[in-house]
Amino acid sequence: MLKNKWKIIITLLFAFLLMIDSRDSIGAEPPGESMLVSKSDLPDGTGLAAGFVADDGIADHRDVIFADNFEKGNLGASWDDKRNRDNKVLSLINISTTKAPVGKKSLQVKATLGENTGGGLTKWFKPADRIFIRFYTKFDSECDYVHHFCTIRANKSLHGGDRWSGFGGAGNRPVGNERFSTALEPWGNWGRFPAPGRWNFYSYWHSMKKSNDGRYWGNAFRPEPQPNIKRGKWICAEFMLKHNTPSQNDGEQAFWIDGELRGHWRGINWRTSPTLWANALTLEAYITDRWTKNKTNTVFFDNVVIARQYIGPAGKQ
Ligand SMILES: [Ca+2]
Repeated sequence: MLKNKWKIIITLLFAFLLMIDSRDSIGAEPPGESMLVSKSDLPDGTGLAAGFVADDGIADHRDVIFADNFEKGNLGASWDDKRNRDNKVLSLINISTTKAPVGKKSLQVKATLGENTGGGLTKWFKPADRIFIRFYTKFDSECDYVHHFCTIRANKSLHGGDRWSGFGGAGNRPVGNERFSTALEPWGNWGRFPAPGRWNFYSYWHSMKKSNDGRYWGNAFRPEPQPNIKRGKWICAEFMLKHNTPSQNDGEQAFWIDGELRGHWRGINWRTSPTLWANALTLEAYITDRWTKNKTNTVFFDNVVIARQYIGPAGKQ
């Protein structure tokens, strides 16, 4: 009788521990600690953008594949896809009084719960073995947690249905010749970090780790410790993805905040096929009631650059 009682207590305790572990794992699989490089050879500080005030003229640099500082043209004119429900989410606005670092016009993403889940822009681009993505962002001082942020996706090609092979698939393990993705986004750690959280990679690839609930949620890569993201100020965010040689664990990723290298990870087997390339960038604030009860949440973007070398912060003068 006493033996059975202990059995029940131990079983309940075990179930409780498993529940806590499982709750923590969804959306934030164990950080890629074992892949973190202790001494990185990547650059930091200023990069190719230093010579261009507010990115003016940066598109002409030989290593720049795509650039948009939102100063010219209509909303999303140089992008391929727009998520802008009822035309109420995205707008080009004037929020800066000085030219640097973001010029006169910026992209505003205003999400309204009950009406939309925010929105953003997608660009398909000519891939490269090592790709750098840099953008400026500002979280409104009232902005709460966001669900997902800026993502680079690998699609089978730039044409037809194949250009979408890297989209969707949340909670599922990718097939190695169809997709992989990595997103640089704020992570709120289940409300433990003040909104919007701390910077984090959220990555999907064919050999990713399984989550405790049996699904495959994006694996997390983040350096610890890290400061909380400050709202109400422009932040220069940049990330790098290096493709692996198929069948080898030699892929990489890294990110920088305001020119400071925060983390660099090696040993990632992103893909099984040499024709699968990271070739689409989605710049967005995807906001749902899973993470916020605020009716409206606003994020700003500017100075987007896709390049073959380190970009760094925009030039100031
Ligand atoms: Ca601008």
